[in-house]
Amino acid sequence: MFYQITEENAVDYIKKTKVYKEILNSANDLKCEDLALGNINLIFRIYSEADPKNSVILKQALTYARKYPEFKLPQERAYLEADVLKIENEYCPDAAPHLYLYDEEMYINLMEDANDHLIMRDGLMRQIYYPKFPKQMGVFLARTLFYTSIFFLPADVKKDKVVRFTNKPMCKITEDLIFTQPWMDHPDNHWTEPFLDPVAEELQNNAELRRESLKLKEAFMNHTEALIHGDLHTGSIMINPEQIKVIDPEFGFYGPMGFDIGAVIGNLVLSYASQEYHAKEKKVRQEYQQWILDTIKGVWVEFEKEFRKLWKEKRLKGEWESDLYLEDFLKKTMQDSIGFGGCKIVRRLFGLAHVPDMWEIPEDRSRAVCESMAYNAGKQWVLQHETIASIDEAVSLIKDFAIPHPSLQE
Ligand code: SR1
Ligand code: MG
Repeated sequence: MFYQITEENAVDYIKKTKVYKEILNSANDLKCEDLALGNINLIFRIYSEADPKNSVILKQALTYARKYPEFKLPQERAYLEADVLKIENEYCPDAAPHLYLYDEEMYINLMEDANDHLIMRDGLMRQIYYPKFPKQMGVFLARTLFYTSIFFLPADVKKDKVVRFTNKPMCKITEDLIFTQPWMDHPDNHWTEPFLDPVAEELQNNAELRRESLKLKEAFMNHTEALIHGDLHTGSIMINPEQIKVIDPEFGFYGPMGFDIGAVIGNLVLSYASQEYHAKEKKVRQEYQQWILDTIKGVWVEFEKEFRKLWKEKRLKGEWESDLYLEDFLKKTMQDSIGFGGCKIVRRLFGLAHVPDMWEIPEDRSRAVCESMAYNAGKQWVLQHETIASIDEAVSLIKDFAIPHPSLQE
């Protein structure tokens, strides 16, 4: 029978599962901490008081989004998340949490606790360098996307997976919150008033921007290229200098590959702009911002390298025999990534759900400066995505356009 997990009853719940013995070694001093993370689900850490690294994560799906109760959601999303985690682990062992148990009555996933890792967004806000990240993320993206695509799977297998991972309710959130609402006057939108009022006015009345964002919305809704994570922002990445763990694939579905790549690089742009506040010392800031730009390029370069390798070694032979086609596919995926990255930037500044990179800036004017920098750059990514010829060009646009709105320039 279903009941809601709380800090008080979580330990009793765990003790009734196989995870208690198999993973937690039947520890008799278990404690529970409500991590109160994320927008959608309940997330608890259960750990041994004497040995806190002896721990698991309990994630439970309720009938609504934790932070936005007006969003009603099916609890079966927990099952879908379990299935995506298994697939990610199959192709990228250790780059996603190991799943210990899915409880179908309780809509609970018990999984590995990445307790040596930080949420990447928090690391970025503290100017921590992650030199291995471009390779780790590029490989994760290339493998999860290639191995679930038509380039590897027989057509009938892929079509069955499209049906399994339709994920209509979670996709509807993305369609509304990323591709519809931020580009128009909508009651759920909000921004740093009054400083960003002229920017919001421009955003909501720019016909070209609306057109380009709708092209990307159409691609999101129609292009069933691969099983994508669907919400791969820097809050969905746990990281330390040696390893990434990609968490929270409850938005997973068959969509365009560029949506995941764009989520990563778009959120790096948000971090780039927010360093204007978070990195107080000029030299530290400039060096860290340059590292972020190098990382944006690096993620694409490593994705492309791994994808080419998989294409050469693992593609369905006889079905995809054209080097010219591969070049075109990669170019289109890069352009999609830039466009989706731009949409991700804009939605986190003007739509319903914002990001800590910005909301942790306490003073409104300083926050608006950073947000207008991110907007300016993201806007160019959306407007120019179809003509951008290289990742270097995309990075140059960030350098050139991530400047404050004229009304915020001193
Ligand atoms: C109502 S959920 C708001 C957002 O949280 C998740 O992280 C997704 O990005 C979603 O759009
Ligand atoms: Mg999430």
